[in-house]
Amino acid sequence: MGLFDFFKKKPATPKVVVEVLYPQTWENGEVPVEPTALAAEVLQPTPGQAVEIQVPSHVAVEEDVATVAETAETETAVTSETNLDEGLTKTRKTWSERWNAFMANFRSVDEDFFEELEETLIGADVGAQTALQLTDELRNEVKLQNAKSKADISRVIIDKLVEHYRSQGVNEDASMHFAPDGPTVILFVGVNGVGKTTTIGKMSARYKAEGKKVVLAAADTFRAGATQQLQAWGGRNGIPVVAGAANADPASVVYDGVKTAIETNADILFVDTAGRLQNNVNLMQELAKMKRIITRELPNEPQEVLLALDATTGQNALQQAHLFKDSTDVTGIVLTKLDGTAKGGIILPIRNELHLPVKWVGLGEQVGDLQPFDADDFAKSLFGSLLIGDDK
Ligand SMILES: Nc1nc2c(ncn2[C@@H]2O[C@H](COP(=O)(O)OP(=O)(O)OP(=O)(O)O)[C@@H](O)[C@H]2O)c(=O)[nH]1
Ligand SMILES: [Mg+2]
Repeated sequence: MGLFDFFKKKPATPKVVVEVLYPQTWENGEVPVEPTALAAEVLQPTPGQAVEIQVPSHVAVEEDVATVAETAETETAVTSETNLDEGLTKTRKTWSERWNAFMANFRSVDEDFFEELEETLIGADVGAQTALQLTDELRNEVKLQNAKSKADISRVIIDKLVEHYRSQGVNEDASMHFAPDGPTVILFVGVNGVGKTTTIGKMSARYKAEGKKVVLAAADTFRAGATQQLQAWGGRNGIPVVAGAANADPASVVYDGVKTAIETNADILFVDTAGRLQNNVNLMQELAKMKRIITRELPNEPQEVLLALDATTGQNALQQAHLFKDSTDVTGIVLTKLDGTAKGGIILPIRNELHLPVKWVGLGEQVGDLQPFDADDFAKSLFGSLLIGDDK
């Protein structure tokens, strides 16, 4: 496929309308939520209103009342989703500006040109290692193709960027894996503030809307308010949350979560974890312990250990990823907050240096602002805008 074909826009796909329903009874008679109270109270929640969620009796709950937070009025139905193209607006604008400035400076293909190219790529967050490698490859490529005019040079470089980006992702499996039967466990890891809890809120609503029975486990017992934050998401989306007392052993919450998921025939258990403990060693040990508990009860789980990385932190996110990758079997990355940053280029070194598939991207704070990552759409959105000089 040539560059031109690659950049041809796909026909617009209709936006998915996710109806987020309020707590409902489960089909098989297990009732995590009191149905009549719900019909009366939850269909029209007002900010701050309490929603009662009943969890199985063996589960210790810190509070069995989740509060519909201030955002309640926006949560009755999610009618819009932010797409990747919209989420990449800031990154694309910055890339275009840098690219245009770089090309405007172009006089001839000499050593200064390649140095400037390398700097431009580093400035676009592709990472020093990737920038160096690309520039080296381009030295040969420009010669090989005898590119001299501005247009030719520009095409050769973008061609190389796209080729490099695509080849790095060839063996990556960005799909989500599910157990053939029994609950699938999805464990979320990542340092504090990167968006783990928010992503669980969004992703669980999404799978619920697809008809899956979902349970959340609030295993971040370290940070005050962490459990309530997850309970608020559960309350808004009608998803039961298994929680423990403040400072309870997170592994005990994981255990209760797994038991609840098994006993209630849930399809997916999402496990939220703390982003900050006393130190990183503690954090990693705690994660290992949680994994052991899960695997002891469900030998093939967790199917997914998703590492949340905050795109706005740029190269820092890469360092965090190395830390987690070295001590946990991370199966994929959720790159959050792409909407708020010009650092979306970080996807390139994630592929090139980490070789972990980006499976999801966070594009905002609302329930609809999470998308499965589509590598080709990303390339079209970002590199395509350079090719046609379109800075939207
Ligand atoms: N703009 C934007 N904000 C996001 C996104 N994802 C999360 N956030 C915000 O980032 C902040 C932190 O998110 P949390 O979900 O609490 O992060 P966490 O990883 O659970 O943090 P800890 O529990 O402290 O470890 C919140 O204000 C979220 O609303 C996103 O994709 N885009
Ligand atoms: Mg959290």
